[in-house]
Amino acid sequence: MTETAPTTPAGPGSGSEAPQTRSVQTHCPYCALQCAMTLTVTSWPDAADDYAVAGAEFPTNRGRLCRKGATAAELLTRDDRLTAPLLRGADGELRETDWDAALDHVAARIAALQAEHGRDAVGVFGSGGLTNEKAYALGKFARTVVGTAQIDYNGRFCMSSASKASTLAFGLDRGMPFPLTDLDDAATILLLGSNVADTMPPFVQHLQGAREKGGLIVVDPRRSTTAALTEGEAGFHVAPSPGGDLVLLLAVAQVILEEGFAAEDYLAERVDGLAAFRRSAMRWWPEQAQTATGVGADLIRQLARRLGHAAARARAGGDPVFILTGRGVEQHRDGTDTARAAISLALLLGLPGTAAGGYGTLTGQGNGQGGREMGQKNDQLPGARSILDPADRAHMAEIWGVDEAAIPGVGRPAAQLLHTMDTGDGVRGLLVHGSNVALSAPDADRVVENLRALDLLVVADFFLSETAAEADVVLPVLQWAEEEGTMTSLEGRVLRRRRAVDPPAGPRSELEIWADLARRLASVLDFPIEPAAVFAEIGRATRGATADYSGLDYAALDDGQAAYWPLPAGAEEADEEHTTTDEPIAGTARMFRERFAHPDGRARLTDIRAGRGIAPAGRQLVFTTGRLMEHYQSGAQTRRVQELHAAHPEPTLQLHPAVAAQFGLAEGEPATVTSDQGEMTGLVVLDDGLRTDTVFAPFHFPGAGTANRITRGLTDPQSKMPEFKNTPVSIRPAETLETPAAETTEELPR
Ligand SMILES: Nc1nc2c(c(=O)[nH]1)N[C@H]1C(S)=C(S)[C@@H](COP(=O)(O)OP(=O)(O)OC[C@H]3O[C@@H](n4cnc5c(=O)[nH]c(N)nc54)[C@H](O)[C@@H]3O)O[C@H]1N2
Ligand SMILES: Nc1nc2c(c(=O)[nH]1)N[C@H]1C(S)=C(S)[C@@H](COP(=O)(O)OP(=O)(O)OC[C@H]3O[C@@H](n4cnc5c(=O)[nH]c(N)nc54)[C@H](O)[C@@H]3O)O[C@H]1N2
Ligand code: SF4
Ligand SMILES: [Mo]
Repeated sequence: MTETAPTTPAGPGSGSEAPQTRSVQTHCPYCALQCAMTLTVTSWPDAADDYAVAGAEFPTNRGRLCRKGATAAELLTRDDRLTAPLLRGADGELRETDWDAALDHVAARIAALQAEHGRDAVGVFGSGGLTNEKAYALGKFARTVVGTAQIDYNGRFCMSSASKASTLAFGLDRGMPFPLTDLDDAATILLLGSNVADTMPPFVQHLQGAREKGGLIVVDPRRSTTAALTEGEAGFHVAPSPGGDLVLLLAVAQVILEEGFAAEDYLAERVDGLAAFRRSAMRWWPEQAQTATGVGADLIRQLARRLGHAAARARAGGDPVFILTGRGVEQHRDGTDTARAAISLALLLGLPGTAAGGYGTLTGQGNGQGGREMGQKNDQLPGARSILDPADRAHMAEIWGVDEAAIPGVGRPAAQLLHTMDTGDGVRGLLVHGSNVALSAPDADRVVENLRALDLLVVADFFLSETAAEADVVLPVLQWAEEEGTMTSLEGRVLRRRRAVDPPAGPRSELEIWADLARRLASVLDFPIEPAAVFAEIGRATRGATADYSGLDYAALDDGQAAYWPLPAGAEEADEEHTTTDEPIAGTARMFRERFAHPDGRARLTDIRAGRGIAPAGRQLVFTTGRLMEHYQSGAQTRRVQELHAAHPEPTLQLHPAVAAQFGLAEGEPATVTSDQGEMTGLVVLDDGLRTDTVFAPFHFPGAGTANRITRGLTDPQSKMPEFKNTPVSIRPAETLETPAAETTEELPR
């Protein structure tokens, strides 16, 4: 049962005056851990419904929620919820209008821009926060109705480097190719550039086993909340300067190869390219790596030996060893190579696809995994099919009922899409669904200028985000608990997110919006608006593809059956031998047990060159960015939750006391950081757990506190991932914190 029957609590005021309550099992609106929660609705006779969430039993969260999840229901009842479409008038003001007027305007402007400048004059920007059904329908809408090649999504800022690296090494990309609960038994976990204790707090339960065995190793330039979990006997913390990870990993690989820790039999049997990778590793002696990364050669050797011994024991049947990466190592101009180096290390140690452990990347957004295989990427069709592959194109043409030649080719990746809008051949119209690019894209000042210069900006959101505030048309849409959908979590597990509450009058589902726009743009294609029908179409679309959902059954998901892709139709039986949980399992919980996904079944090592050269660490102050526990992404949602806003209301700059002394900065005082790109101002937070060459800022804040005013347009050549985490800067005291702090405080909490 997913919904409990209404009950009438006894007590004072019972009888006809008593409130009714009902509960729905669902999952959190925010991150990829997709913690299970019970949403309880209390209906009062004379007042608005109350909503409350509580953690529910589920393998990833085991009943717990973080502070964001626990307060998620507050957004359902906020006064500043958008309830009518907004249209910008000739005077420049956004005003409420009706749906017909808004959608007529959007359709007419799309048609006019395309008539004048061609199909690619209109772009589409999607999100890893969208359900599978919405991500799929958005890709279909862009490719068939708008007919544009210019679609990409915010996963480009998030998962692209790890995704590219996994595809190159393993032949496909499923962030964690094993259930999260496999970590529980680990002897050793090497966690690179991930701060799960703040970004996925319930995840920490799965690190406990490794901590008890002294085997948690965290690599981060900061003593993050997660790095602090290594204190005592729990493990150790390695702090390279930002961007030093690739060299560090290659040096560790050298020690592993030189000291005979490599899994020779496994490599011979399952992996190609060892000789090429050996060359990469041999370029980096620990002593050289020390200069380049700021990590002592002895610590590098110690790290390699710890991993080598632990992996040898794991291969002999002992507790497993896992290597995990997060955004800290991936959001760099060499992020793909760095993730690839982490995978290479795992392969050298004989871990992936065995009971001895594995490699995984920790997907970030709620549907960051599903979002990257449903066809909203610039080069991809549903099922992680390639938009360049004739067979993949032909399959999708048949499913959609279009001519194969009508499916566009590869469009611009997200940062390029946003940064070329001011050039002659960039898009002139943009539809944004589920991203607040005005704050979250690199070189944000340029992005905002470009948004303002567009002929048409349409933003769908439930709040007036900083991006929506720049739009010509704002479309109010449904929130997580107001609509049905499926999400694919960081484990590759497909979940039901359920409608639990009635939406207010006004907002519409995005599935309806695209179906309606399709009609207005004279498309005759079928755009189902029921999520179950879209899910069925996803099954047909992905049948036989890499990310095959065709055997997944909506009704079985409804019963709470654990379901992992790939699950080809006709192969629905449980993957029993591969599970450690008591749950009935459908699909492939653990991948690569027999073979990797390349046609020959072998994984690939390659030569990886560290472009950083031997530029010494520590000479330059480097700005890196990330997250606070209380805020989510651009903060568009969490800055509107009273408790979260109060916990961290203002932008901050974390730095070492020695840096503060050098530049005349004091705790709690404003300081301004400057890069070639721009400036940001935040309040100084002193932390002796930071390297003295590193300044850290969260990217959750608007105005002068926008961290992405500092970041550059540099992207990784392989993944097109922007470099969010390594910008040279200078720092100085500031007069005031220019963000409208007082205004924010008044405006935000209800
Ligand atoms: N509270 C909260 N939770 C979230 C989110 C959120 O916005 N807020 N977002 C969700 C999403 S979409 C994502 S992608 C995940 C991200 O989750 P994480 O990857 O954990 O997030 P970050 O804070 O971006 O980066 C992690 C760590 O990388 C470190 N770091 C910075 N530069 C470097 C470097 O050069 N090398 C190394 N080794 N480390 C570095 C930072 O100090 C930080 O502690 O979180 C998800 N969960
Ligand atoms: N400097 C720096 N920048 C970064 C990062 C970093 O570490 N450092 N991390 C990057 C990463 S990993 C990510 S994932 C991005 C995230 O950054 P964004 O893509 O900006 O993500 P959010 O802030 O979650 O914005 C989502 C917006 O969509 C709305 N929304 C939520 N659900 C839906 C929906 O179903 N439909 C519609 N239409 N709207 C919805 C929300 O209200 C919100 O306004 O930021 C990236 N930017
Ligand atoms: S860890 Fe992620 S999924 Fe879990 S409650 Fe927090 S934000 Fe939600
Ligand atoms: Mo992300």
